[in-house]
Amino acid sequence: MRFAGRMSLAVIVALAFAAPASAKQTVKIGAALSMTGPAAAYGANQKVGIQAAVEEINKSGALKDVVLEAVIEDDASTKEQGIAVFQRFINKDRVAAIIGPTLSNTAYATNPLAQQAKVPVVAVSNTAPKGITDIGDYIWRVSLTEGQVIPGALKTLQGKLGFKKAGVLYGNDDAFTQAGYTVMKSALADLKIEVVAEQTFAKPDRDYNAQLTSLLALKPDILVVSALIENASGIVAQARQLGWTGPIFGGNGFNNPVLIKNAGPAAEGVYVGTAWNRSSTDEANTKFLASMKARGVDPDQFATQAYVGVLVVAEAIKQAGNKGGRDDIKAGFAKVMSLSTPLGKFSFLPNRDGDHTPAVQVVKDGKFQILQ
Ligand code: 1QQ
Repeated sequence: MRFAGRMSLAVIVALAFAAPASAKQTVKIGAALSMTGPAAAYGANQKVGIQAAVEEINKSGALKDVVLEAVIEDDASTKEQGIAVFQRFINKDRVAAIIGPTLSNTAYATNPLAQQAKVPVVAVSNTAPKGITDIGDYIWRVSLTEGQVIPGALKTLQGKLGFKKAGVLYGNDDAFTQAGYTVMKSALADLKIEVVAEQTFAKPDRDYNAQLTSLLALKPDILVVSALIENASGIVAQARQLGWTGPIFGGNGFNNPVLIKNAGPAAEGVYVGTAWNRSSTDEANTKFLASMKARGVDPDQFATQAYVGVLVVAEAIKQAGNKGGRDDIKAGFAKVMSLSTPLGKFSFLPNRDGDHTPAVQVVKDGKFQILQ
């Protein structure tokens, strides 16, 4: 009896150490980011934002026993690779939620797979207004669409610069550049700005002299361009080489420091509508900037939106009672309301698109600066 009694005490002690009352639960978030291909400049910054947010949330203990783990894969800026990554996330890694893919063009092909498998997706950089969250109730979006940013940005700029005639140039082989062009065209019409002519290019193009020469011959007051970053920097540099000193307005593709790195002084006077007001003195933004500085990172809009994507997933887990299943997260998204983020107070609209205040920035003295 005495022996058995001692044994059971030993067992109890062992159990107490082996099975702590609060077991950690790892929740995997898959991130399909363009680390290679024409959108690689965005993907690199998105990766930094995701890693920083995951580290900070885990360290803060805000999710109690839930530990976030980011699984980051390269979607190669293509539909084919995006599909392969989504399949792996859904069936092999069995992630609880997916962030990405980087391009709208890829999202059209990947997101139906997640919708069908009932895996929640948070878009952090897709800005084509139509056909993303429309895919279904598992698809949510943090990134403001071109439709939410461009009309207001052009209106603000018209008020400041007083332009009356625009030359329009856009990529005709990408869902985002085409959608951006559609938004630009209707915003220009609403503002009664005459479009002197429209020209197109394709992603592999590197010489835009013919298109720019014919646009400039028609004497516009502003160039309005929908392009991904590699084309954007070439277009800006070549427009300046052709003697264009006037304003250039770019869509979301321009929101990346590679524009300034590649185009150099030619980028001065480029205006872009942006989802992130880097100059905001809100506490969430100030803290974010300080944390990024401590990491030696100079964030851009894409890093910030990706960071907020993780914050939103974490908030959804919290709203679901610290549960990290696929349907818990999806149900939690619906309860994310006025969340404090570096993008401002963030909520989802009834159609699952994001809602917060955009800004306008200009390249001045070699950096993006918010237009006051
Ligand atoms: C999209 C975009 C790109 C410019 C950035 C990733 O906004 O594809 O929707």
